[in-house]
Amino acid sequence: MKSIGRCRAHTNIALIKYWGKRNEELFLPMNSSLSLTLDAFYTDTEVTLDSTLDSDVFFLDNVKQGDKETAKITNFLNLFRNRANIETKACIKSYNHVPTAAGLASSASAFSALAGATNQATGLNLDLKTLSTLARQGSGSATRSIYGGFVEWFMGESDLSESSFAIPVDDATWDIGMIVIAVNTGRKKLSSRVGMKQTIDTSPFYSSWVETATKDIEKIKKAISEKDFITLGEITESNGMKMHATMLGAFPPISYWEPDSVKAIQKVKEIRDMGLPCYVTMDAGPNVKVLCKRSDMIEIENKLLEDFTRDQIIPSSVGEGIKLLS
Ligand code: 2P0
Repeated sequence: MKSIGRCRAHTNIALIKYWGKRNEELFLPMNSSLSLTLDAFYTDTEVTLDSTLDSDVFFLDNVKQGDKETAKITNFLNLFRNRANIETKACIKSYNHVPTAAGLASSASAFSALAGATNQATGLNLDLKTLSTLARQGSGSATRSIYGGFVEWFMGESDLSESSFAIPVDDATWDIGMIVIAVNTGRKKLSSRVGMKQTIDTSPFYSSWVETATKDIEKIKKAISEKDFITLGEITESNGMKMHATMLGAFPPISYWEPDSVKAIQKVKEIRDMGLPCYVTMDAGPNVKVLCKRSDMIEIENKLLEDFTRDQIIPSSVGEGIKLLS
């Protein structure tokens, strides 16, 4: 007996960041976060439950994955199998659609697409809120990729898994875009998971980070509701910098930056000083993301091309939430 599910999920970039778990097993975050889903980067995943299989098999971009990678997927599928009261093993085929230069292969789109495909294959018919709660337990940021546009991930209460999920805040169809400046696309040396824990355990700035991120969420939601792009950008840039400052305070210090990250940040500031509103944010890697108005994107790209190559500049409009594929 075979049963198939297919789903697409886009990646998301946090404007108010998630950087630390209060419960590592359940992926419960220290603070709420808020993101923008991007159209240009996505994962397509097919899950086939197959009663003839003895164990799960996982292919990423047509390459069969080893025991360690497959075990992560198995643990995640078990969340669904337990609910459906089945033990059937699965063949999982995932395809990352990320421009090769972007270096943005993302666990957010991966676990969100896997949640959607497994929901269909198991016939569980879970609602999006429940899928967001489950996607979180594959990778924290995946909880937000269930939805398109601006998305808030609630930190939830104490150790209650069901209380921490994402909701759509705004479809972001009001002149919003993002440009990725790909600085270095190699694999990062320190995973987010390890970096987060090291920051919580050793950075003296951590409690202030959580306090100010919580205030930033309220401010950015107000800016979104008022379609106030300048305030949106200012809070985004400030919050990202605060996250990186908090990491620098860790022992040993954590920095994902490279010389070209600084060059990109300075270039964006120069473009902004010329009168084009645009703001940077960075994640657990050296690449720089530029939040801008969609209508200004070509002009900003042209300015960035003065200092970076064409394949380093990847524009994206706003992405949608998960969708089933035929
Ligand atoms: C974010 N990042 O909010 C933050 C900002 C990176 C910097 O979520 O351990 O892959 O799987 O929950 O989601 C990257 O971390 O970490 C991330 P896990 P995840 O987007």
